[in-house]
Parts: sequence; C-alpha cells; structure tokens
Amino acid sequence: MRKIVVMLSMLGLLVGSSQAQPAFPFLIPEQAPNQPLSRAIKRNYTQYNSIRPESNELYSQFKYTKLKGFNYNDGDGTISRRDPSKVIFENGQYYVWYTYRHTKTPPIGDARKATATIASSDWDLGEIWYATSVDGFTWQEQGVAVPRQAKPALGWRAVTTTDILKWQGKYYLYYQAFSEISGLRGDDCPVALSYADSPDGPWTPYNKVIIDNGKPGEWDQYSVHDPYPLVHNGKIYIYYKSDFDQRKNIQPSIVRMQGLAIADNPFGPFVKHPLNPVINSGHETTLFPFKEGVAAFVIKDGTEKNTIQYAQDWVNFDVQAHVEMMPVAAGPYVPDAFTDTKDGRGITWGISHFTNAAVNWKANHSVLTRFDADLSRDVHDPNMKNHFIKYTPAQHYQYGLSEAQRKRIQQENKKLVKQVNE
Ligand code: AAL
Repeated sequence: MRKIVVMLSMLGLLVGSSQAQPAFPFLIPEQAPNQPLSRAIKRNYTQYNSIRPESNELYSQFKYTKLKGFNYNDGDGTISRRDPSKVIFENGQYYVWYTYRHTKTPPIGDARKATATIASSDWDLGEIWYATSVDGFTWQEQGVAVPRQAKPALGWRAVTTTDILKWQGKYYLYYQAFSEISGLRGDDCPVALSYADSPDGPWTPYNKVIIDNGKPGEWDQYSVHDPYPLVHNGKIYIYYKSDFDQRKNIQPSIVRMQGLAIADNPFGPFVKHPLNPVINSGHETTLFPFKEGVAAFVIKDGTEKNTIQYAQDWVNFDVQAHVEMMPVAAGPYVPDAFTDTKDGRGITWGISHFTNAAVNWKANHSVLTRFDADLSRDVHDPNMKNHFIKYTPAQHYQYGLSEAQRKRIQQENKKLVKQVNE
C-alpha cells in the first residue's frame, strides 16, 4: 500500500512539473521567458543583439555590383587592383586607395623565379594607387599615391594593402612595406606610413617601421598585415592580421588571427594590446564603430569565419551574426571612422576585391568590386535581411570531388563488397 502511495505521489510530481513547465511559446517573446531554457535558446537571448536575424542590426546579406572606370587589360593578369582601404568622403567625393600592380606578365607564382619586373604574387611589385567617385559606382583612377621606394628604403619591392586615417586635419596611409620579394620567406612586411595635407597628396614617406613583427616565438613574429586604423578614446587603434603556426604535417595549415596596436599619435609608438590576438579568425581586417563599441567582419579563415562580431570595449569580441558571401578584404564607407564616436551608426556599402578574377591562375589578378549591405542603425532594408542564399547546382558542382577523393570512395566501396563476399 505504502509503495502505491509513493508511486502515485511521484506520478503527481511528474504531472505537476510538466504543468509548471509550459512549452516554448509559438510567438517568440522578446525577452527570455521565465522558464528553464536550453543552452541554445538562452544564447539566442544573451549573445546576439536580437532573437531573429532580420532585426539584428549586425546581420545582413551582401549585394555586389561591378565597378565602372577601371581597365584590366581584358583580364590578362598584367593589371591587378586589390586590398582596398576604407572609403572616405572628402571634397565632395569618395576616395579609395588600393594595391595596384601593372607588370608585363602575370605573377609567376614562385618567389625564386621573380625578378625586378616579374612579380612573385599578385601583390608583389604593387604600389598604392587611388580613385575618386561621386556615386560610389563609377570611379576615376587618379594614379599613384605611394610609389615603391628607391632601394634600399623601406618598401622598395612593394607597398601594398593600405588603409587611411584622418587625424587633426591631416591624412595618413598605413601600408605593408616589402623590402624583399613576397614569398621568399613568407609574406614579411612591416607596417609603414606616408602622410599628406590632402587626400590627393603629395604623400611623404615616413621611412620608419610603424608596427613591426613580434619577437621570435610570438604569434605575429613573421607578419603584420592589413593595418586598419580607427579613432577611439582619443587614440589611434590599428587592427591588423598575422599569419602563423604553419606546420608541414597539416594541410592547409596557416592560422590567421587579428591583433590591435594603439598609439597617441599617427607616428606611434604603437603598443600592441596585451590580450592580442583579439579576434581568433578572419583574413583581412574590416571594422567600424558601432554604438559605443566596434564591429568586425571575420571572413574566410578560422573557427569563427563568416561572422560579424562586436566588442563593446574594442577588445573583447563576440559573434553577433553568421553571414554568407562576405566581401573579401572589404573597405567600407565608414563616415564615423575618425570622429571618436560613442554612437557608431554602422555601414551600408564599400569596396572589396575578388582574387583570381579570371578564374585562371595563369592570368592571376584581382578586381575591385562594390558591395552593399544593411549594417546600419539608420537604414532598414528588409531585402538585405533574407536568411540564406540559394546557390545553383552548378555552383555546388564547382566544388565537386577530386580524382583522389573519388578513388578513396571507390576503394571503400570495394572493401565493403569484399567483406560481404568473404
Ligand atoms: C591579402 C592581405 C595582405 C597579404 C596579401 C596582400 O589578402 O591579407 O595583403 O599580405 O593578401
């Protein structure tokens, strides 16, 4: 009898508890409902700035438009434009700076075969050029801003991958200064700087290393790439990327992460943040002030690739959105990049690049493209907030199996059949 009573009361408890735990509601509450929640549902309320992508200010699709005004010699690989800076608006027009390579032949792809006129990689023998536009779609190329320097000055082999800072009415271009052929010992190029009174130049090279590689054994000992300046708390924040931990026994093996270096004035000294790397993934650097913090595109490489992240304190980043078809090496138009804002408004467009645009390494070159998005607190464009991109069957088959993979599968099948027949 006692047993029956205990069992009944346990049943009562079960029924009772299932009554106390309502099902998750059909209309998703804006605030986390006061009931036990799975880890995923909790995260949906705590990690992201909205419970649904369409109302997440840091979620967007990306729309691409071909730019007018740039000649690429019919895409034969002799002219390349890549790694654009952020876009700024000055003197009634937009400005963008980028790596420009014009060589007699496409890059040879092997640093040991490169010469004074034959480039190893797409950016080897590059210079910094710039273009202006009044609508962001049609551009007028204005020519060189920072040429390669005379040997042996910093950047005699190539000056590439630049970005712009406006500080107290003057302009500063930070860039990768190659004093050796890219690919000989990796992609080694400290950050250098040229400055001017006007975005149209003339640019004066400072001729000193502004941000150097880390010490032997440190994560950024071999490269400091993609310097990207913003102004925050009265200081210059330069985010950068480094390639590291390449190991012969792992393919593909380079790890790419992003760090931060801070200075009181454009010439430095830039002090690397003690918590570097501050972003655990990505390739090139693309950031913009957002609310009191900073948002970052994290593209291409690493555990958190294809995300947009946010750091309220400009150092500790969290994933805010998972996105597709991100602009590569994006240089957004960031109206509040240098205003030291505590109310960053976000971005809606910029310039990025497509590498190997000819889809033929023998004509290797990159092209600049425009991208549009709704990552702005002032624009609300539902057509930018669709949830997924529909890739065609052809696009899927483009990434089909290799011969070696087919062979492996055939062998596995044969093994199975053999086991059955034995
Ligand atoms: C880019 C950038 C840097 C690298 C090379 C040219 O994607 O990360 O600029 O050095 O590739």
